[in-house]
Amino acid sequence: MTTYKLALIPGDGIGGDVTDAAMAVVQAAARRHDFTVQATTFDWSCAHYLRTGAMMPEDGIETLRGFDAIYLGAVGWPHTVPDSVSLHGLLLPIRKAFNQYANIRPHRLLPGVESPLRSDGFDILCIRENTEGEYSGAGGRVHQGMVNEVAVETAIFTRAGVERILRFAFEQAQARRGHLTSVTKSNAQKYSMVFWDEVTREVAADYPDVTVSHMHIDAMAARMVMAPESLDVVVASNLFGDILTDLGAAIQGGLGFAASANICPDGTGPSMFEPVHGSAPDIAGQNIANPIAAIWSAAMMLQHLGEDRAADTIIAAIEAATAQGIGTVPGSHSTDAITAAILSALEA
Ligand code: GGG
Repeated sequence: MTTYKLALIPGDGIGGDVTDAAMAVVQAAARRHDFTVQATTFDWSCAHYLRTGAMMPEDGIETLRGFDAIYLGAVGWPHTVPDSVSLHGLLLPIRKAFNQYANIRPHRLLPGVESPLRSDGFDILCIRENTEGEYSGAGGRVHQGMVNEVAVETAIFTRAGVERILRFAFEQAQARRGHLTSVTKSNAQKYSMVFWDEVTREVAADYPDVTVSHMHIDAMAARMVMAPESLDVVVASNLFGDILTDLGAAIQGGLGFAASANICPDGTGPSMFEPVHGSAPDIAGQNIANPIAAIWSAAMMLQHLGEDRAADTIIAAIEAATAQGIGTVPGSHSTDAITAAILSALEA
């Protein structure tokens, strides 16, 4: 029987609530489909930072290297640790260290979930560049606290980085409906985004079966609200992708439904799976967080590990629960009740 070694990082706030739910579902799926998941839990979080001065130990990345996958709940406890510290101390170093350059975020309506758009349906796959661009961490501040203070943040786009995310996105489009929309702001950002457009045109020559559209981020935001059904695969830089996928979450009913996978496509390190949402300190530990995004992310993890049947079973179980109205409206069901409904559909 295959055993997968999983590094589990619940993180902060509702991270613990939703990872408990997701792991219960993963273990049930493993039992049903004859494999085992051996999870090792790491308490890396803002609490860890307050105790030790770091979000994870110095050898944290090396420790993770030995796992088949990483599953993360949420990061951030802004009352005590600035968000920029927690993000740059845990989530971003993991994405960069393991070359998880492709962040996959699906946006579609689950049965029974109402979109604020009152849309009949859409099925968008957002591909976010995940290791460079506006999140490169290059920059600095001088004259702090003075009237002539300056802050500079440099977005870095490399040919290798842009080309590889575009190729990944083209391949996703080939496997779906054959349409890719590349999102930039190349009218205003005349170096990096013009470069991105040029590389898109070069790479497109290798994928003649994919139709490519170019859109500016502002027009894309409007398109996602006005005509989401017109979109198939969408590819964007790190920051633009982050913003668009919160919009994607909103049109699919809320952040409680938005799943994500941080994929290392060349397989040189483990990939990481996490719900799009953050730690939501205001509802942490109250058994009211929606675990669907986390459970869907766990299904993406099993699919990545090659356990397609288990992943499909989990998605079907989520859909069976939401079709009965369970977990579709904020506050109507507890975390435990939603998890129990998904488990019972899974085990039926
Ligand atoms: N579920 C992971 C999490 O806590 N995300 C919060 C966040 O702010 N993420 C920023 C990002 O994905 O770049």
